Amino acid sequence: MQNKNTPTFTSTFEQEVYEGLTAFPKHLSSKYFYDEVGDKLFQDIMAMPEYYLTDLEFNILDKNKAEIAELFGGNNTEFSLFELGAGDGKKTKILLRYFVENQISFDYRPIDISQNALDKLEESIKEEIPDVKVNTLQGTYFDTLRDIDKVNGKRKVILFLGSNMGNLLHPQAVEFLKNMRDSVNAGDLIFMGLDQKKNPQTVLDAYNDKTGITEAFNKNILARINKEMGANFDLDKFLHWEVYDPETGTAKSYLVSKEVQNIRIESLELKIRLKAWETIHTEISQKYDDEIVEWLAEKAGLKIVTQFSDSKQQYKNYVFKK
Ligand code: AVI
Repeated sequence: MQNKNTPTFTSTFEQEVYEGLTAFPKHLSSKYFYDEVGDKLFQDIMAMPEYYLTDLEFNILDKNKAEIAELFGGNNTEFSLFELGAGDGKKTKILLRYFVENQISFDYRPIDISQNALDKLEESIKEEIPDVKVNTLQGTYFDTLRDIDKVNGKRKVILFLGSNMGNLLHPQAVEFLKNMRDSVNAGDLIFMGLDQKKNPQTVLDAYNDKTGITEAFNKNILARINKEMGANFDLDKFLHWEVYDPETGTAKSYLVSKEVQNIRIESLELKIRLKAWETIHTEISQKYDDEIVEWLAEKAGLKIVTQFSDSKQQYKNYVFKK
């Protein structure tokens, strides 16, 4: 419900912070973890031994690169490899290198909202694998994907690695997959990494490292609100708290207020009061199994072509088609 004193917002970040902190229970979206500091913290998370996802996916791609290359088109079908949110491209470069070494005809089209991230990625590919044809596309995933049809007539392969879909609730994930489906034609492929249900302790350790990197990452959303909206959150007065429900496969991150706190957010002209032990829910990281993925794919009108996994089935890369 709109309060009659609701301020005018200058960004969706402001609007969502206002709505999330005046709701009960309070929540903030994990998409706002990422500014320059948050990006760096996420790089550090991916390098932590507890955060098993990155190494597992790296090894799956490395072990199966020949089969993946064949599936994408091999030496017969020229394709465009699109990637949503490539980051530093460390995992993708395994495939790019293999494709180049095996004279496979393709071009690489990473999509990202940040031109800066794209420039860095392009530069590093030009340096490390100069034979890759790179065309960066700056924009939001689906606006850009919708335009893909206009780009060329080649087969499209869309990469979405890192279990990034896990940060969406199931209904949003279905919408996301429907958008994917609408962006591809018969014969195109979607290649997606999705973390799997596993020993609950392994999941908890990945999202609650002893060094406190994940804690700093979670709290970065408050640091951003302080910096960008003139708020006075004291980060030390919050606990980073992680729970995992092995039945649903949902890991959830919270910020828990250790005491009563009165917060002022200047640019929102908002005062909020946090009770002792009141929570702000910040992130979900969904863990999947084949049944959940089949259900999501069916709801979105996609079919599973095949999957690649590690020997303990802890992480999987699924291939979908329309
Ligand atoms: C980006 N995303 C898939 C990560 C995840 O595993 O949910 C973000 C993250 N949050 C805490 N650690 C890493």
